[in-house]
Amino acid sequence: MENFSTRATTFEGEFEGERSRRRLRYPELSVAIESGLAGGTTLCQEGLLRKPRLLDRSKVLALGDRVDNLVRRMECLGRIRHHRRELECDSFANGETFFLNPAEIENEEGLARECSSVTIRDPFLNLPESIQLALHPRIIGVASSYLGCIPVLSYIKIVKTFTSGFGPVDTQYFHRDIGSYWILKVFIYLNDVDTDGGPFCYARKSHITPRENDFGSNLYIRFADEKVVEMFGNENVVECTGTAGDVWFAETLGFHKGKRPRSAPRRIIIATFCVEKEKGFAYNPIKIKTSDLASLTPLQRAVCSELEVVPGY
Ligand SMILES: O=C(O)CCC(=O)C(=O)O
Ligand SMILES: [Fe+2]
Repeated sequence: MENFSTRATTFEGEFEGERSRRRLRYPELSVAIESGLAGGTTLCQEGLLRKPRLLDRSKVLALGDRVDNLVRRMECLGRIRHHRRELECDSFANGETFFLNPAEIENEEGLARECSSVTIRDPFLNLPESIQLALHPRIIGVASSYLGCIPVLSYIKIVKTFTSGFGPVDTQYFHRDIGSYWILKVFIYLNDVDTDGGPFCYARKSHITPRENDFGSNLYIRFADEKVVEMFGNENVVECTGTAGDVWFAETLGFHKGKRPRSAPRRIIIATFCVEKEKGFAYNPIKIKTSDLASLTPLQRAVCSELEVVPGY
């Protein structure tokens, strides 16, 4: 504990340096930083913000259907975690992860027996309609105002979570994310999500509590629900239910989890905004096609500055 303040200072200093570089890089776009103020303060204080009906419901539902079709056909799936095996091996204890060989799985029902969720590989390439949803000007506005610079889209995932008979697993336990000093995650439900539909859950004000200051050090730390309630009070531990089109913003340095869905699967886009590329874990940059990048506004393109551009029309 004695080194805590020195380490925190270095850590914050690096963050401020990155943010300054980001500010200097896009002075002409800085008006975007002001325009999103509606949400910035709530996010700073609570760590959580809901923007009802921010996105066009029909577009969001249509994307959810496309996710369903891909998963049903077992196409364009990212690496599949073998959650059942991880549970059997108690892999939280030693940080081990296992992956499934999709060739050994016959269909979606088979998938749901072995894993709790699947992701769509290269979401901006395989589901390009997700680009305008994740980079909606109001989403960028909130992220800019909160982070105090034109944000970097550091990561994005599109996930279908099954009503598996086992669990909870992985991010279905309370945890804190590790990628950067501050991390703004944007949760876009692609179907209506009630308490049994696997809502994102968050402990309000938990983002301002001290944390380990080495990137990556809390990767496998998970917290029991009761512990989180004890730490932050029942009234602050909230289930972020919502209808398709609502958007939730959360500072995921705070304690959070995805509740296990019981009644219906959940489809979601989770986009991560930071002041720079994330450093807390290794990942491949998100890919975007040249033509899709070219069709974006200057502000959206700035947010995509750390993506990998791949040829394609
Ligand atoms: O699935 C969820 O609602 C939470 C996911 C999560 O913890 C994360 O992406 O950091
Ligand atoms: Fe998380």
